[in-house]
Amino acid sequence: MFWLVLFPLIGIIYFVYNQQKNRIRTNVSSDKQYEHAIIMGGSISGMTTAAYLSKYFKRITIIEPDDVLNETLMNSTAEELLDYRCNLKNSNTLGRSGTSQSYQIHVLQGEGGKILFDLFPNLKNRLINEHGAKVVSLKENFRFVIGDVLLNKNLTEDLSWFCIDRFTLETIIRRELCSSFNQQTIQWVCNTRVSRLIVDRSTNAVQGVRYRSKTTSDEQENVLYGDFIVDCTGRFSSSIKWLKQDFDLTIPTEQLHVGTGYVSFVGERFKTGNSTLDSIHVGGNAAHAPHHNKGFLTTPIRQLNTSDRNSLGLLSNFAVYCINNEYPPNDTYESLLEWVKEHLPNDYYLMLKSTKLIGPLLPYRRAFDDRKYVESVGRRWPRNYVLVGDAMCVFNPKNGQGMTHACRQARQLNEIFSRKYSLEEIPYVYNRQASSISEECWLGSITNDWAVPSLKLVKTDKNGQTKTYQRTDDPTLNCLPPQIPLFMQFLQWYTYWLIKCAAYSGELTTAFIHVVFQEKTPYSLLKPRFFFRILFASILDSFNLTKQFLTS
Ligand SMILES: Cc1cc2nc3c(=O)[nH]c(=O)nc-3n(C[C@H](O)[C@H](O)[C@H](O)COP(=O)(O)OP(=O)(O)OC[C@H]3O[C@@H](n4cnc5c(N)ncnc54)[C@H](O)[C@@H]3O)c2cc1C
Ligand SMILES: *[C@@H]1O[C@H](CO)[C@@H](O)[C@H](O)[C@H]1NC(C)=O
Ligand SMILES: *[C@@H]1O[C@H](CO)[C@@H](O)[C@H](O)[C@H]1NC(C)=O
Ligand SMILES: *[C@@H]1O[C@H](CO)[C@@H](O)[C@H](O)[C@H]1NC(C)=O
Ligand SMILES: *[C@@H]1O[C@H](CO)[C@@H](O)[C@H](O)[C@H]1NC(C)=O
Ligand SMILES: *[C@@H]1O[C@H](CO)[C@@H](O)[C@H](O)[C@H]1NC(C)=O
Ligand SMILES: *[C@@H]1O[C@H](CO)[C@@H](O)[C@H](O)[C@H]1NC(C)=O
Ligand SMILES: *[C@@H]1O[C@H](CO)[C@@H](O)[C@H](O)[C@H]1NC(C)=O
Ligand SMILES: CC(=O)N[C@H]1CO[C@H](CO)[C@@H](O)[C@@H]1O
Repeated sequence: MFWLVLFPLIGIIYFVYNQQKNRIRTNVSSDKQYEHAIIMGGSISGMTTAAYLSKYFKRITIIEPDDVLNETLMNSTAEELLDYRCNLKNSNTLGRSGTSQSYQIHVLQGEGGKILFDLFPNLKNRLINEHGAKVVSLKENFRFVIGDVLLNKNLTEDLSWFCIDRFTLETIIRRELCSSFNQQTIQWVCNTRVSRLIVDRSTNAVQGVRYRSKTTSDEQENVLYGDFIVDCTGRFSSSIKWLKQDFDLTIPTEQLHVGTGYVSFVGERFKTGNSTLDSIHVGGNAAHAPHHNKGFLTTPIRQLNTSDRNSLGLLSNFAVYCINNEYPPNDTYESLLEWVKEHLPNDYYLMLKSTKLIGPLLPYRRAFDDRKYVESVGRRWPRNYVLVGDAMCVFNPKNGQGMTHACRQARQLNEIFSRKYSLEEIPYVYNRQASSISEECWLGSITNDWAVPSLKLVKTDKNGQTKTYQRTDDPTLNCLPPQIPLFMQFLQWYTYWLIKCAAYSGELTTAFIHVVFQEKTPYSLLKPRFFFRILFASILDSFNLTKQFLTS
């Protein structure tokens, strides 16, 4: 009973606090033009940031280690690109070893799509008309289970999901970016890697970068100077190291390792003989710790033109995945099918059994949550340097948040530039606002990750002290178990009841999907209308009345 009083209280306080925090000051835009911005990394964050910053800088340089302007990527036809994508042997054959996650299943959430399609006006049409991207109606062709709770199908509005593979999306964004800007405005320096920053400690500024060519064998470093430097180098960013070396700045960080493992593959879907199963174009079972540690997800990546009457006309990406180190096999399709049959609902076995595999099974086991608390160092942060996307915060991929998070941060940077802030002020303002974008996704990701039985937590505090905690049955490891914060307990309690109530309510499921799509803040699920409904359900449950109430 104590919890029934305490948790709602935490919820109300947090809701009010965030209502305050999210109120942002707006200032009118200025047309000030700066000279030169350097962007490290030419993937999703790098390209969206470049497109936005082109409004404020005369010149932008993107430095990227991969051969991304190679004609295989830039000039091949839609069919060639798809072949190239599907017939890869491993991630390196894509020519994108810098984004080894590219071939894994990727969903683009609603808000991410909105940002990209606003920023690149031809992108949506090209993806649909030239590359067969599919827009899936969530009312008709969607079924999603979280743990063992099936979300309600009676959505109060018809939402749609834009479906294309990550590799094609990124490649076509790059083509759009290159065709909308001339070489003077946005210049790419490919096959080169930034090795360190050039800084002036006395003014707390980053003046430029040193970079090395990957193609020439000599160790010579080139230098490039700029007025504003952006780190878009993704999950393995060196920023923590550089800031320590060059500014003696320690950024507090938090990492959660939960044993996430993916096996992704592409296949053509054929009829299963059950029209309900065939109508699920986007869907699956989300893994949900601690009891449901295995998951399945499929989304189409192409609409196929086929005369085969048994084909569903869908080329789809599939992921069989796990948390808690309960890895699916990746040696043969047969053993993967066996595993699915044993560990997941039979529907997915039937679906996969009638899928024709195109291309290899591709494993990925290096996912984790990793947050840099950049805002915590305040004005000691360098005055013309920011991190965007994975470089600032990485999430467990099972919620599909990363690309949209990156797009939202880039848009936030644009918004700050469009107000009358001085260049020195921008990183300070950006760090706080970008961090609250990360916070929303972070909570979405870690709430359930905190429930994983084999959770390992690595925290570095502001003094640079690193502590590791792990849940384990092995006493010889001599590990401290992580202590679950009270607020996290509240969120777990709330999410549990939220999902349960969503199973019976189209309205709540619709609100939940808006949050999943990052179109609405998670705090919208704490609004009194939902809050009391969820609270009521949990109270009734303690009197064994839930079932009757929820279904009535
Ligand atoms: C298995 C898996 C599944 C995922 N599923 C989804 C999903 O469904 N939906 C979703 O939105 N997100 C998903 N993500 C997350 C998504 O991939 C990332 O969030 C997204 O790619 C981040 O973009 P980014 O541009 O910040 O970084 P990245 O895409 O990682 O790009 C970093 C770039 O920096 C370059 N680089 C690296 N080092 C240097 C250097 N020293 N100098 C210059 N350049 C450098 C790299 O070559 C690369 O081009 C998934 C991730 C994984 C691992
Ligand atoms: C493009 O990539 C292909 C395959 O990796 C390579 O053989 C070719 O030489 C590259 N082209 C250029 C111009 O570098
Ligand atoms: C690739 O396309 C660009 C522009 O569309 C063109 O300038 C270039 O010559 C093409 N390269 C090759 C090798 O076809
Ligand atoms: C969806 O709505 C219809 C009509 O309002 C109702 O008959 C049906 O039971 C609802 N289904 C669920 C799962 O709530
Ligand atoms: C088809 O699949 C659905 C979803 O699992 C199931 O409820 C239904 O009973 C199946 N129909 C037949 C005829 O097997
Ligand atoms: C599919 O086929 C139809 C008719 O044959 C044609 O009009 C359409 O353009 C084709 N679409 C694609 C993506 O090839
Ligand atoms: C916003 O603009 C007003 C006047 O236009 C100015 O006084 C104020 O300092 C600006 N705020 C910021 C944070 O730049
Ligand atoms: C609720 O049901 C469980 C078993 O289903 C029982 O153990 C418990 O005592 C019941 N609680 C109340 C308050 O009736
Ligand atoms: C059975 C099998 O092929 N296992 C491989 C799956 O992928 C992991 C991680 O990439 C490999 O280490 C395994 O050998």
